[in-house]
Amino acid sequence: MEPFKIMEIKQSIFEDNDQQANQLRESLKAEKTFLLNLMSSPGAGKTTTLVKTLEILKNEMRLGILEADIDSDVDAHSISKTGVKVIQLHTGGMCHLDADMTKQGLLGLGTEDVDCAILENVGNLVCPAEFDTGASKNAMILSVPEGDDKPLKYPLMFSIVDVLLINKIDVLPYFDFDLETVKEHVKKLNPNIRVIPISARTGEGIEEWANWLRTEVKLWNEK
Ligand SMILES: Nc1nc2c(ncn2[C@@H]2O[C@H](COP(=O)(O)OP(=O)(O)O)[C@@H](O)[C@H]2O)c(=O)[nH]1
Ligand SMILES: [Mg+2]
Repeated sequence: MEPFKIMEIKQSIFEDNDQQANQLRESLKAEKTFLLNLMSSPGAGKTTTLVKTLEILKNEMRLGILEADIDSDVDAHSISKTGVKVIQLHTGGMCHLDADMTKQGLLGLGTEDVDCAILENVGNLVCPAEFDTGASKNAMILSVPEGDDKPLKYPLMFSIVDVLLINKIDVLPYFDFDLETVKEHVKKLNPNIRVIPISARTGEGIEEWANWLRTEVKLWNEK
């Protein structure tokens, strides 16, 4: 027995959320809006990567960004400097967005003129993995300073994403982070995952990532 108390306080809303998520996905499909759900720990580089990505894609598709946080609007400030439309969402203490909150955010943003919406989810490797937001695809960022053991510690997150960006590869020489070990662990959890090493600082790998996103948006809006 553990020397401390463990409480299960999760609300049982899973069934309902899955249904709402599927409905949202269908309506986004009908209006030809792709939605990417971007997740990571705080500080892994979501906002920095987004800014770099928007610089590449903003002249070829209509983009819209949802910035979700418990509080503050610093990320929306960073995004708005790119000229891309953005909305800041405060979750009132919630550590993730569910499908209904995502839908409210999309309504606030306005998606009629958006081909690709990107949700920067609340920084956290646990709760966001448990809630389907209704996104077309899920992406996550693991950054080098976090360590190469994270797929072992947070397997659910690594198993539900379509693409994993390994960010901050510019600092690889200063950390004992083994890229190949991460890839191995991740492929065991999720054989179809696409892994792309990037540096949002130097721009390395950002073209490959932008290409992945470009292709997925095209497929979504064609079918
Ligand atoms: N060295 C390095 N620093 C980075 C990179 N990407 C982001 N950062 C820094 O990491 C910190 C957190 O980045 P941010 O984008 O705010 O992370 P977020 O909390 O996931 O949105 C900032 O100080 C960034 O400048 C990178 O590729 N290399
Ligand atoms: Mg951020």
